[in-house]
Amino acid sequence: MTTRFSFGPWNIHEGADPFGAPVRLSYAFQEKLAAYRELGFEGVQLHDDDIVPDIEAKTYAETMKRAADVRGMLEAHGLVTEIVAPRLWDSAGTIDGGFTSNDARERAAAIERSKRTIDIAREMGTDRLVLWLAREGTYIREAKNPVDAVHRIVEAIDQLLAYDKHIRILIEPKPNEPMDQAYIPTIGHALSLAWHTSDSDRVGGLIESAHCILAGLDPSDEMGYALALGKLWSVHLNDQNGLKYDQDKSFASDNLRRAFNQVRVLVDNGYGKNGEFVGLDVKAMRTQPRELSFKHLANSKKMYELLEDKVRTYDRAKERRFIEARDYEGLDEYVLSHLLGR
Ligand code: 3MF
Ligand code: MG
Repeated sequence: MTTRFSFGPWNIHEGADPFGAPVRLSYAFQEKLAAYRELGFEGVQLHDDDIVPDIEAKTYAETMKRAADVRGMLEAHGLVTEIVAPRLWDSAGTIDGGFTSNDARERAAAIERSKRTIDIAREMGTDRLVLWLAREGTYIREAKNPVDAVHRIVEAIDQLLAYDKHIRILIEPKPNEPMDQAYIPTIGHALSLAWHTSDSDRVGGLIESAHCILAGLDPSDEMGYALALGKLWSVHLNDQNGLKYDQDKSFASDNLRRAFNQVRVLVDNGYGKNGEFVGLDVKAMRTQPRELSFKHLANSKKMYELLEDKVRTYDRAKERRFIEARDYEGLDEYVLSHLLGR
């Protein structure tokens, strides 16, 4: 089985951060698409407004026409859409969160926007809608009712499941940023919520490495949890140096062993056999010159492939002997030596 990789066009970016303006000129959407195959990627992760810019000002017909055009552009480059996600957090209409807003009109707007995203996903040829519940949380606890919030997220998902009988919903949990606290911080929260929806077979998860680390958890165990339940439908591999702002560092760049364990749990459990992509969600450093601002993607993919090789050559009989003897010091040393090529 060959691994299929994906990333989103926002991963090729201009280097802006909350404290500084862009430092690189933009690449046009078409130029970004042209880079995918060169970098060895075939899947494209998309927000609704990556496909249809200025989506809230467009009519339904304009939206669908643009989606059909973009699908054609992808096909011309030999690319497929992996997932589509509504960019709810960027809308002036959902400042206080979409599905959990205290304002009923904002909740309705969030659901309507997500239904439009489903129409776009269908047009793009994917049945996978990602919900990163970015602003579904609070800056201060007293601002919202946490019980109502959970019910509201379930009700919103139910409406989306009813709207399209084929759509599958992938919840991408993240514990904080932009909010102080999110209501669905981990995959455990996401999946228990999935089982409260009207068609839980169509609700699963997307796990991002950095989001697990921000929650103080190990990404490979989080992936293992979702894999055990048949619910790991996509991943956003990257890396993160501890508890600070969301860094989206290149995969494996902070902690090689943690990356090895993610590849190990994915490979060992046949991740990809049902068409799942190995997705990346990585940022180039702000210091990177424009013409070198694709390297983080190539490097992350390369690290994944090198670690796939490390998983293949990992001596399972040796591992078993260490485990049987309960010699975890020996196992620890073996793993490190193996990663160092000794
Ligand atoms: C934020 C993220 C998001 C999601 C994307 C697709 C902008 O931390 O990870 O990236 O991955 O919106 O769901
Ligand atoms: Mg992500």
